[in-house]
Amino acid sequence: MGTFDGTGRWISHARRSLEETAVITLYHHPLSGHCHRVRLFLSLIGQPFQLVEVDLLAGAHKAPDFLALNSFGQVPVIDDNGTVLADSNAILVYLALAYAPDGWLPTDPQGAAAVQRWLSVAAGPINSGPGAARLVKVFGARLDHGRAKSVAEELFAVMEPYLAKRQFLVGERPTLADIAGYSYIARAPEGDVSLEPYPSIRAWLARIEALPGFVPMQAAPAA
Ligand SMILES: N[C@@H](CCC(=O)N[C@@H](CS)C(=O)NCC(=O)O)C(=O)O
Repeated sequence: MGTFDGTGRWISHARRSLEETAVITLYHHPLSGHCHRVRLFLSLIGQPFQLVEVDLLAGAHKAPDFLALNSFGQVPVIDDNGTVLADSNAILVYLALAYAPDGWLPTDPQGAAAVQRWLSVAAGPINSGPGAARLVKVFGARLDHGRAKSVAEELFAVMEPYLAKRQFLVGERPTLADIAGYSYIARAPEGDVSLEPYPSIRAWLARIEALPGFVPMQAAPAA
């Protein structure tokens, strides 16, 4: 038994029911901020997903079966019914375009560029600042903690007055810019980067935490 789909493709009833129930698989690690930003967005938009934990400490991300999903050997990766994608910000863009209601990724030239600017900040100073400082303190990464901390503080010195005048990073509603920025900034204290001097950044974090569907990032075990 079966039926034709909208493109004229024949789909058996068994296959159709599989497609309707298929959920996105997110390969992740619970202490990764890159993974949390994807998990957070899936949760905020109410898209069903299942988690597969990749044991980074055991090197599972460098094993052949994982490298077949992402040759860079990094989490996060998603598998959306055969569409396999790596890189947290690329995944956010995909999910916004494929599943999210309007607004998370503006389509007007200025709005799209403004969000992209913050995705670049997330891949740049957010990663090399609070992200790297936390890598040192939580995972013992052999990186320069002093350098990471000063990158974080320079970044926060820019973001604090910026956020004093706004609710969210781009426009008056949350966008992918906020999702990409949230996780490593929220967990900056785990890298010994205090958020105390930055009330506007803390208020912005709280606004994201108040969104329906918000899920926190797992706290790192105490050192
Ligand atoms: N540009 C990537 C970076 C992802 C990344 O750095 N993932 C880390 C975990 S937070 C990882 O898998 N590290 C293992 C490695 O690089 O070997 C993204 O945005 O997803």
